[in-house]
Amino acid sequence: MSAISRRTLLKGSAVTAACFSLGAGLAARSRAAPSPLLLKAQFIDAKLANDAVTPKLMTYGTVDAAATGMPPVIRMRKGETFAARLLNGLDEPTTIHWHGLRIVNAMDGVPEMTQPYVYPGDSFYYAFTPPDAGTFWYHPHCNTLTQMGHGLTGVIVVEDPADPVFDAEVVINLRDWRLGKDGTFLAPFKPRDAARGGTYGTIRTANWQQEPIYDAPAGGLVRVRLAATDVTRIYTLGTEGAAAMVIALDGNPVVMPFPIDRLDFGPGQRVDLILRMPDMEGTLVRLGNFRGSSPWTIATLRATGPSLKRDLRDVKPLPANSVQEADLSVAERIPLDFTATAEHAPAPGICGTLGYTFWAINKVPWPGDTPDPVAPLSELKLGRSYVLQVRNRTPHAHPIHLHGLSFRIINSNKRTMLPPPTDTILLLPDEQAELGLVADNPGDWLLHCHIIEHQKTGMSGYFRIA
Ligand SMILES: [Cu+2]
Repeated sequence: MSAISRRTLLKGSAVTAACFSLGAGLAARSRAAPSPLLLKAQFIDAKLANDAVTPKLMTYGTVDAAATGMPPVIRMRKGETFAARLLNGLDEPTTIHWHGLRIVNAMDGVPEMTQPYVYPGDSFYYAFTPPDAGTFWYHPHCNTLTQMGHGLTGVIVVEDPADPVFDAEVVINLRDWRLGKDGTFLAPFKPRDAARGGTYGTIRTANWQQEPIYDAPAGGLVRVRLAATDVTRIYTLGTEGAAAMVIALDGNPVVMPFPIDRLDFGPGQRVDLILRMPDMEGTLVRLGNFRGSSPWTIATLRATGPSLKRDLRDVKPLPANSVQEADLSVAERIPLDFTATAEHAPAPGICGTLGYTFWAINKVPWPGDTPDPVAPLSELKLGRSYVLQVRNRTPHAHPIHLHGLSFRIINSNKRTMLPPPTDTILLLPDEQAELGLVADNPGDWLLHCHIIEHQKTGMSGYFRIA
C-alpha cells in the first residue's frame, strides 16, 4: 500500500477533488454556492473478513470497485462553506449528522428535530461552514444501530491553512462489524448486552480492513487521525516501535502534546497523534488496542526510503479553535444523572426502536426517535454560561455526546488530566464531572450516549437554546 501523504490525498481522492474545486477558478462564486459533494447512501457488497463477501453493506458516495467501499474521508476547510447532497439510495429513511461540527441547527441531521426524514429516492442539501479545524466524522441519525452498524460512518478532516505540515498523514476509521462466519450480518444487538456495556462486533477493522499496513517515510513525522466510529467499542490506544505524541483530542489541540502511552477513547471520539517513524527502512510501527487482556493490532506503519531524520520537537503547535469559555462565576448549574432504569417497551418510532428501555437521563428514558419527542432536559438562554453536573450512576462507561456545542471538563472525581474542549466525554463508571459551556448556538441539540444501544434504549435527551 502506498504512502498516504498529504499530497497524495489532495491529488488522489474524488472527494478532495470535489472540495478542491471550490477553491479553484471561480473562487468568489463558489464560496457563496459551492457545488455539493454527492453522498449517495447505498448498498454494496464487499469483503471485510477473509474470503466471505458481506452483502448489503451500507456506504456513502461513489464506490470505487478497487477500493474497500468505505465512506469517503471528507475534507473541509475551517471557515469555508461546505455543501453536500445526500441522496437516499437505501430502502429506509436516513439523514446525516456531522459529529462535532458546531454548525447551524438546521444542518444537524436529526430527523423530526432539525430536519425531515430523507426518504428512499429523495435528497437533502446540506451546506454549512465548519468553525473548527480538526478530526470529526459523519453518520446517520436514523435507525442508527443498523445504519451505522452496517457501514454508514465516515471521517471528516477539517483543515486549517495554518496547520503544520507533516511528511505524511494517515486517517483511520476504526470500527467493528457483527458478522457471522458466512459474512452476513448478525442481529445488531443482544438485549442482555444492551443493558450492560453494549454488544460487540465480531470483526474488527481499520478503514474497513483487518490490520492494514501503510507505508510512511522513514524518519518522517506522520499525523495519524483516528476516529472511533464503532457503535459499541471503547478503545485503549497505544503505539509500539515509535515515539508518538497526542496533539489533539476530539478535534481540539491539546495545550501541551504528551506521549501517548495508553489512551482510552470511546465511540464518537477522535485522537490525533504525531508519530516519528523509525530511521531504518522496513521497520514496522504498530498502532494497537491495549484494552482488556489480549491486545490486538489496529494498523501497522512501515518505514520506507532513506530517513528524513525529523525530530518530534520540530512540529509547531496546532492552531487553537476559538471555543468560548464558560463564566463559572455566573453559570447556572444543571444536574444530569445517567442511570439504568426499569425495563419497559417504548412506543415504536419510524426511525427504529430497539423495543427496550434500559437507561435514563434524570430518570427520564428517551422514547426513541418518535415524532413526539419528550420535553427538553433544560432550556438554555442564548449566550449564557452553564455547568452540566454529570453523574454516571452505573458501573459502565458512557461516551456522552452533545450536538452543536463544545464543552470543557472543569473537574472530575476520576481524572487528573483534563482534556481540551470536546463534544464527547467518556464518562467513566461512577464518574462525577462538571462540564462548562457557553450556550452560543441556538436550536435543539441532542445529548446522548454514543454506545448506540444505550442511546436507543433511553440514554438520550436534548437541550433547547433560544
Ligand atoms: Cu452508554
